[in-house]
Amino acid sequence: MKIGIVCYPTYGGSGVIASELAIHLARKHEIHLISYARPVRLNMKGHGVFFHKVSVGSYPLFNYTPYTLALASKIIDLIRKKRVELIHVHYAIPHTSSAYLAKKALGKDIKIVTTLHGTDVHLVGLDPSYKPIVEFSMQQSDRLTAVSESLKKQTLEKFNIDREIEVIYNFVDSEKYKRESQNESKEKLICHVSNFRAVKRVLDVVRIFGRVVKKIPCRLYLVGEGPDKSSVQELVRKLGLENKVEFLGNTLDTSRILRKSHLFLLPSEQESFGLAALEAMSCEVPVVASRVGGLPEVIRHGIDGYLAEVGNLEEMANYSQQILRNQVLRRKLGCEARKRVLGKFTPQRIVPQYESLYQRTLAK
Ligand code: GMT
Repeated sequence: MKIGIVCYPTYGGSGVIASELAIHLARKHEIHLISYARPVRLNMKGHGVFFHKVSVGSYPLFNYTPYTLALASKIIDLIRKKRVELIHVHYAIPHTSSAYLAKKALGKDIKIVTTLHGTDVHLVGLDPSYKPIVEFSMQQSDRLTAVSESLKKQTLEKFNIDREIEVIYNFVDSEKYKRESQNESKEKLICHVSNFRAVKRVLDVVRIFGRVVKKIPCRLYLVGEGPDKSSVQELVRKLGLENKVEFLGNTLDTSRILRKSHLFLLPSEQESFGLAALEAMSCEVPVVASRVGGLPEVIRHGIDGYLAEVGNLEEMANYSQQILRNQVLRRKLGCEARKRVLGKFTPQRIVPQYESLYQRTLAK
């Protein structure tokens, strides 16, 4: 098959999944990836994915550069030159609209598959400045997929669409995200990885850590960059935790940090799936997270991690202490987490689901 994949190139989960999917598919199919920059996961050589950069022309009249149009033009170009048969967009805004525009401009029966990832539905997608066109574009997609049952449900509740939504879960490379040895250092490592947006509640991560560090020797690794970083730094200073919290910034390879961690915190306000938690679980790191969105589909409370209500810092801190204090419990949860990943969330299980979806869509 000749497939075009559209995504954001940044550190976010949708870009990671799109790039990993492209790399796996390229072993059997001709894959063209379109974005405004080379995605971080496509930096290594030898993956066989063709990358196409969207260049957005500027003009003094434009207060905002029209990326949606530049992307649509790039898709048209790709279909004409490479005879791509199907466009798979990751994150609906604005990618689905651009793909639809390209299809209409060409007047050809190009198929469009949209994978909904999270805030394109439950946050940005609901913003009145986008909602009508997001809803229309979803309806025009030949297929819609969501990364969890919870996201599927939210989409059907909040948008007036009569499309089937297929749930295809995210996946992790379990060979790369793998623990190498058990690290029983006296000072335990707690980790959090995110894009430091309000929806991630990184301030809660620091507050939970502030409670735990009073009882157990530990250190907090904060991985990522984003708009909330300066308020998180301020809270760290206010709580006098500067010597215990490390800001590691964006890193290409989070597996290096996760492998030596003892606990992963994800107290998000909303989380359609929680790819960062899945990567931790693959490294046998138990997760304490909020009971929200798709997280209960990934983490089984009391089996491979713990879930608490959003903002219940006391409970999250208590679970964290239990995990850090009790090595037997920690190993048991970690082992179950890894088993869960291998049983449900590997590329070997998920990539064929996308291939089958493409085949069914092209046969339509
Ligand atoms: O929706 C976002 O905030 C961005 C998106 C991304 O590109 O990182 O994250 C969402 O998609 C991920 C990959 O499917 C999921 O693992 C995240 O849970 C989801 N984020 C939210 O729902 C907040």
